[in-house]
Amino acid sequence: MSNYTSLWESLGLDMDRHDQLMAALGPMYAEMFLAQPNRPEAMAYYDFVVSEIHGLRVRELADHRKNGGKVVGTFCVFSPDEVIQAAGAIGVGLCAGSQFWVPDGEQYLPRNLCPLIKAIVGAKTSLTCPYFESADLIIGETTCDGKKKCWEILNEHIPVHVMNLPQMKREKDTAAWAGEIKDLITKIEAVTGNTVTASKLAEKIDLINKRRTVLQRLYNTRKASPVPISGKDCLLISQLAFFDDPARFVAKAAELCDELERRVADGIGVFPKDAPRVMIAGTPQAIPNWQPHHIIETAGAAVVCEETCTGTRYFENLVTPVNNDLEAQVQALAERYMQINCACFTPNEGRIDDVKRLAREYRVDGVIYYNLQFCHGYSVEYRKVERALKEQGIPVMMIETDYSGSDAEQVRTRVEAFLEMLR
Ligand code: BJ8
Repeated sequence: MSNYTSLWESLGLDMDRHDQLMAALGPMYAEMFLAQPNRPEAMAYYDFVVSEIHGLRVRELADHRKNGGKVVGTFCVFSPDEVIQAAGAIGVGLCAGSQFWVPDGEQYLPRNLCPLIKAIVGAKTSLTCPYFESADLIIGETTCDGKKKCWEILNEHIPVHVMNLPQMKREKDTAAWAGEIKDLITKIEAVTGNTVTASKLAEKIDLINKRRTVLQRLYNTRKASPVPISGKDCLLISQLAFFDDPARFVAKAAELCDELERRVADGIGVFPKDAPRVMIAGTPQAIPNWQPHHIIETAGAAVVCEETCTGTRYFENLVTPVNNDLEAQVQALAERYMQINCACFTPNEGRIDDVKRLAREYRVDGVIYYNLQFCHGYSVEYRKVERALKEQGIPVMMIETDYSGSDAEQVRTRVEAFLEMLR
């Protein structure tokens, strides 16, 4: 990674603090990922991507910008990647999942706020994230209150375009979201100097649909028993999908799926067949927030599904392809995105149905509801999810935590007791 020093300097990174950040990542990755037994061979690609996490891809972004291209940072699965791509820009997910950035964020934000939001602001203001420093524009969206207000602060550091996400799902709300997508097209055309044509948009709708389809294929393999890949590895793949070049991601994930499907046919798994099957439901796990999976899987259970925005909410439902009609394409995009069941919507019964359906499809023995501290939308929704699962006879427990890891032992004890009960 030392080969990238001049690249990082050119981005204006705080080199000492960046070194501290990188020093922590390697040993953590080795302990959590490389030590897992019987990993699929195709995980070697993702190990390589992580070993180059602030290197190769950041250089690709720098080369793209050197050639006049733009980079757009996103934070939510409502940001339409198709539009970013169709304007010739590169989109990167900037959601931050490390405690490293939280104290920096707390210099601008109250402490009693979701750690993901504090880490977003801290990642920018600490000058330690080369992806943030490569971005020409940020897309924010009006989901939870904390994020809404965070864009005003971020906008003092980097241009932010905010999309106004309606919080009900009536026909007029879908129409309003289509209007927001049109405004985004105008904004990105102005930033990139490129026109979003119907043929370009059709091409990128197809590409991003392929990314969703390969993730669906990956998740399908997790329905098997024994499960052919760990939940931790799947979470990592999903997190990396937000960064990687979409076409390359699709090709590499398809190679992995080939191997996993062979494993399923041969009955090869990474956990014993009788290991409890657990689904995580709740708030997203931005990279490198791997701790919940690590605790559950080192306690002997298999995480077989994530009903989160770093899981099924990211890739379920495709955009209906409509060629050569920009208006109809925007409508198709709006309709697909409005199917995402984030807790910012009211009512949000669709999410309860999703949890029940996924629990059935992935044959889970129990659900662990993961809630980032101070995320009120998901925390309030827990009662309904709990009731619905109990009606189906599926045990559920809630973990509410932040990124600090200060409660890791307590969480581990509670998870172990829950798994014991499942057994
Ligand atoms: S679509 S879940 S990615 S908003 S930041 S809501 S954890 S208090 S991330 Fe999200 Fe889009 Fe919805 Fe998904 Fe809670 Fe924290 Fe807010 Fe969060």
